[in-house]
Amino acid sequence: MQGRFITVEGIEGVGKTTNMELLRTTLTARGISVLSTREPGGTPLGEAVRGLLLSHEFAGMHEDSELLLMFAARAEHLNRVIRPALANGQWVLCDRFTDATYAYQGGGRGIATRRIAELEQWVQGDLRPDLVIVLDIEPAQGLARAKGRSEADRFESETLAFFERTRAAYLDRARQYPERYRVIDAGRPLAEVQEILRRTLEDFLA
Ligand code: Z5A
Repeated sequence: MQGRFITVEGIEGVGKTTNMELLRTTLTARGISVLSTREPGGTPLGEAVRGLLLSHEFAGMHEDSELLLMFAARAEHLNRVIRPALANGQWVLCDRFTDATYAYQGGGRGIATRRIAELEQWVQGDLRPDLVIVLDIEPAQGLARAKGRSEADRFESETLAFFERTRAAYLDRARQYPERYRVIDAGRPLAEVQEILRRTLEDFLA
């Protein structure tokens, strides 16, 4: 039987990395075989592309180049890792996927949704996540959490206004596709966020 595809999204510092492990262990405890991965990345080529995308060396990268690199890494990830795992019956848990492209390159950079949708169709065909968990937070709070963890990368150096547009684009998509999206207030204390996440996953499993 085909596995299910779950993605975790949200702006900088929202707690994706912290909560991916909770989601993985909750699914594993139910006897589900889970492949946990991330974007950009998830393959040797994808991780190399991630290095290019996050590096300050390419601070002036054109937004179209950024968009195409995201989808180049995604094509490799889908064909080498995600599709084979799903076909094998494994569940795939992915830290960011195409919704991040709609949010960052669409909302943040201002690239037209139509152009992103064309690439999405070309690279993914009909494949879409079965569940998109959007961890939502006020950008100022997210940035404050992320601050001081390590040196800010190319995206982390963006302005508050950039993250506000990015957040708005996530919320917009969640309103557009309510059947697949779950928005969780990630500004709450971690224990509360994790309790809501557990319940969200239980509902999905049911
Ligand atoms: N990107 C893109 O532009 N287009 C695309 O299509 C894709 C990606 C796929 C790299 O992603 C960049 O790629 C990303 C968008 C772009 N850039 N940005 N920004 P990434 O996922 O690696 O980058 P990230 O958002 O910077 O992830 P992160 O820094 O690892 O943040 P996080 O995973 O959401 O947060 P965290 O590390 O789990 O938590 C941050 C801190 O807050 C940490 O100290 C936690 O202990 C703390 N925390 C977490 N939750 C709580 C609660 N509830 N209360 C208090 N403290 C908390």
